[in-house]
Amino acid sequence: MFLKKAFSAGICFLSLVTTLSCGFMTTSPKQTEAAGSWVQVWGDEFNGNSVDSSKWNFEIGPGPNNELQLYTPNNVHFESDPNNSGNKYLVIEAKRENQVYNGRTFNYTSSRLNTSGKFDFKYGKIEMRAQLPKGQGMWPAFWMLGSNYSQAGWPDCGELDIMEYVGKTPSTVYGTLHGPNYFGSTGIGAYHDTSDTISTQFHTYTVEWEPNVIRWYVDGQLYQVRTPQDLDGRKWVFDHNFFIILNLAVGGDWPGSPDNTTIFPQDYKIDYVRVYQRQNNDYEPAPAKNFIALKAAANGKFVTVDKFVGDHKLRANRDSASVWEMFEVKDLGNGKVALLSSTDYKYVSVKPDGSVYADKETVGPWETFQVETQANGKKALKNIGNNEYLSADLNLDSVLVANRPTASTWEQFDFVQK
Ligand SMILES: [Ca+2]
Repeated sequence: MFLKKAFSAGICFLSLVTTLSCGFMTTSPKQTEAAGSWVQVWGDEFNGNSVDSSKWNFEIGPGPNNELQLYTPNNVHFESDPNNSGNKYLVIEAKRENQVYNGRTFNYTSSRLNTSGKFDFKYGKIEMRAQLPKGQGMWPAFWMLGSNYSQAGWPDCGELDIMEYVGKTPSTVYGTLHGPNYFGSTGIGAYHDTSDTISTQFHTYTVEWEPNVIRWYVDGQLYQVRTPQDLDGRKWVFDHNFFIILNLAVGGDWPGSPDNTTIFPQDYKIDYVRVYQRQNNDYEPAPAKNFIALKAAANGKFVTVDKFVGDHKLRANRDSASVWEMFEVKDLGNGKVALLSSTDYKYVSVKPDGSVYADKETVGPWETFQVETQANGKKALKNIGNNEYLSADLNLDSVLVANRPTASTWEQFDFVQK
């Protein structure tokens, strides 16, 4: 991975949370063939009239990440579900209003709640049903931090972002892991493009956090699976207790500031947060992944999907291979494979014009390649969608294309096991 600049795509924690008490689970997970069913162990339906102080703390003060809002305990209220009498939502409200805190004037207020010291746990299925706020500068999140942060510090304590959303990409949500040597904009994560109803309808945002594997879902649709293998030797810090955080930031490094299109107030409506754990502590065994790096015969460089360039194109221009140069090989049988880029957890996909992007969550013909081993032992990859070979064309600044009818040097690669 090539760290070029330090814009933040992750959340740093506030230092206002209190020290935690005991852990929730004490026994080690067993790995049996049949995982236990999920049983709810904690939750808040938010059907009352005030925030339950036995479950939640308010964090008061400024936020990290150059966020613009002041967090107060006053930017929450409860709203009735118009379609279900008896059901309510917790509403975190971002307001444009001036408040002075410790001599500093803030132009926006919002709220941030956590379960630190009140509920923390190791492993589980964590789910929120929510309708997200809308507009440039909005940054709602549903996430968790390692309970050991006061000893280990951030990011070594681990951060598991179940859902982040920024108003400038209104149809996209993000799920990310942060830890030692993978944090901020180099966190290990994925974006997931959804419908444009994120801000007008309720959706569920879920992770299944198990020993050595974490899965992310939106409305029950799986869009990312990460294991320690995904970290390319970095430390997995997700085997201890974590607590839950809900917040709505305004502005900051990642979303940028509100502009004259942003309408205030904005509401982050949360129907519920629920935590489940596997019955009898029987967790799913983590999947074994087959990671390779693609080394182009054209120039001896590794193929990358550079997150900072951000165009999801493949380029053969790296001297070494780390997370952004890793591809998970999905064996489709008969010598056919799909290649899942580790950068954003997206499949390599050929477009009708022969351009190549790592931007698909599902596999069809355009994401399928026939692997043909050449006489010199190198591999050529023939796309099934257009029957053309993948090429690291040195005349195209080493950007990969798939538009070659025959395989010569530029169409040959080594599969380097990661
Ligand atoms: Ca509710």
